[in-house]
Amino acid sequence: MADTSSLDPTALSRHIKELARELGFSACGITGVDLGQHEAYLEAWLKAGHHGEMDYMQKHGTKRTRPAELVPETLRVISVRMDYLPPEVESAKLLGQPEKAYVSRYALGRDYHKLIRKRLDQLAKRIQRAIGPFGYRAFVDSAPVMERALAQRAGHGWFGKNAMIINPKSGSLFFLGELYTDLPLPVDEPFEREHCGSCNQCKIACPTGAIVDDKIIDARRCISYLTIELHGAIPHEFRKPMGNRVFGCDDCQLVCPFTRFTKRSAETDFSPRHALDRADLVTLFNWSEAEFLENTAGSPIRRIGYARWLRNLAVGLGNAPTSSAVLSALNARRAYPSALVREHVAWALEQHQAPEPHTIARLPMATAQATID
Ligand code: B12
Ligand code: SF4
Ligand code: SF4
Repeated sequence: MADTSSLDPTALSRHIKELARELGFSACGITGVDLGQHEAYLEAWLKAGHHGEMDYMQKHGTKRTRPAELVPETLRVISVRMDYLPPEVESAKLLGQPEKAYVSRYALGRDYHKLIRKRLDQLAKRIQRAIGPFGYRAFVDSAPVMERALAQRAGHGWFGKNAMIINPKSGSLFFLGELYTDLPLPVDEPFEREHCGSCNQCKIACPTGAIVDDKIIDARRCISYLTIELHGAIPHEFRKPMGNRVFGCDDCQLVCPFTRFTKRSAETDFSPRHALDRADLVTLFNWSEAEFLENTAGSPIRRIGYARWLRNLAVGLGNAPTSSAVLSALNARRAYPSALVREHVAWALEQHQAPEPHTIARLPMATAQATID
């Protein structure tokens, strides 16, 4: 437990926010450990089965919703956000180019987990320099932590109907991270005002109908889950709507009116590697396993492994316009050792035998308009 007797908590809180900005975080807020209704919201979501195969979402009981059960003596949570959209990268335009692969914009460069964890550790070390030892633990994404609920309570933004934390001045294309701490810091005002109003653009645009109610995502329908979390076959009903989205999905953010206020990231680590922001599906599908491993080292894409990478790309190729390059790439993998890949390749080849010309589930969907290129 830190000796905080000589501290001015307000000055310390201000200092922590300055340090966070110096370390490249776009904003920092502080909240307590009471997550109010969010425990009930999570329980209802799990009860409805919306987590699909993500067993880790229910494994930790109330540790996820009660920070002091995960890290004893936690009194406050320092919540940070970091913008990730690289400068000059196009987004929505790619969805209208069915021969290209759409990789979610958060995954074009280096894996954010390590980068943000390291920055949070640096933040803690700098706080220690100012006040001496104190208790803390850094988290980003992979721990049983309710990151969005904490972010809303720490003042970063509101829960959009697409379930994203949205800031009215910078949209939602940012990552979240936290320091759990035993410091009795003053807490910030939660972000109470919801700005969605009568807008429903995200719900209209979602290609697979995954936003089943305001702020509620059925992960089993979400392309992000289907392409990253799901281990087995992608259910047939979602293959066409996936279009060329081969790793994650951004549609419900690209159409959000607040996305036009996105702040481009200054982190060079998030810059696209191997032209992943505009690569052809065929080029990526033709990567050998050795190339996949080399090209995705240090990238969030690595964790899905080569077979699921091919699975996703096969779906994209099934939705691409018929061409000799597409057909020969698919034919070359017809007898691929993995049954998962073979089945998706067979499906893709079938699509090219259909009499109808190919159409891609593209953005703008229905009446929704992308608010960022
Ligand atoms: C599991 C998970 C997923 C799953 C499930 C998504 C989901 N909505 O839960 C899948 C794989 C589908 C996914 C996809 C994505 N994810 Co994700 N994901 C997570 C993870 C690990 C847990 C989220 C969680 O707790 N889900 C449980 C449900 C119950 O929570 P929730 O959806 O946030 O719902 C809340 C609201 O409904 C809210 N609520 C508020 N008011 C009200 C009112 C009522 C009446 C109700 C019922 C609910 C409600 O209460 C719920 C609980 O807090 C977090 C990291 C973390 N540890 O927190 C990242 C995280 C949420 N993901 C993130 C990102 C970037 C994405 C993607 C954009 C990635 C991509 N481009 O493909 C998509 C976006 C999909 C979407 N629209 O949500 C970011 C979000 C940053 C932000 N600005 O909000 C996080 C925080 C990771 C990070 N550290 O940056 N993700
Ligand atoms: S990420 Fe894509 S599939 Fe998932 S809810 Fe948003 S628009 Fe729908
Ligand atoms: S698209 Fe509209 S409804 Fe959806 S999150 Fe953005 S403002 Fe809210």
